[in-house]
Amino acid sequence: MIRRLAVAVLALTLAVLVPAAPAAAHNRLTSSVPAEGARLDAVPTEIVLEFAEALNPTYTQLIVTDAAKTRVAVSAPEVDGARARITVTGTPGDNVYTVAYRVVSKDGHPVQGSYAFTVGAGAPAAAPTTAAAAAPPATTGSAPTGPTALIAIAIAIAAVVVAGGAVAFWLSRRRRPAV
Ligand SMILES: [Cu+2]
Repeated sequence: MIRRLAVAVLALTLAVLVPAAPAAAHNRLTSSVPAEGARLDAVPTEIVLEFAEALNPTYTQLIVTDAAKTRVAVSAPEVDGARARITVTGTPGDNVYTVAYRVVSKDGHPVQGSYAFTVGAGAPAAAPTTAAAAAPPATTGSAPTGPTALIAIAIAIAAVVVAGGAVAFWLSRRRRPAV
């Protein structure tokens, strides 16, 4: 009985903790100009990203940052089918630039990622005293699992507590002499 209950609790915990696999293929970046890892002599005037699925202009976000995580001035994305284009409006110089995107798939699930390209000699040497403190935490490229994972863990803990209570109740009933 206890063993069966333990197996049931374990199964429930796993079911809650293991995130559901995506039902279908999600949107993804298929190509870009400049390409990932490209080395350019000058900052491009426009950046074009091509995706596997048509984009929803309302939910298409592109940002460009330099190695110090400073945003580069760009236009709002211009969406044409599966293609998104932004114009670089600022006049940044040599650096390593990261293009971060956030789009939605046809099923409504968000997809985000990023890639980098280098202009000229790359990132200028950072000032040693403030660079470490000023750098914000990197957030690009990771799946949005933070709050969801916490909620799942809380539910799993609650399930274990409830199951534990049931076992304790069952044991206390069992020890009591039969009436
Ligand atoms: Cu999905």
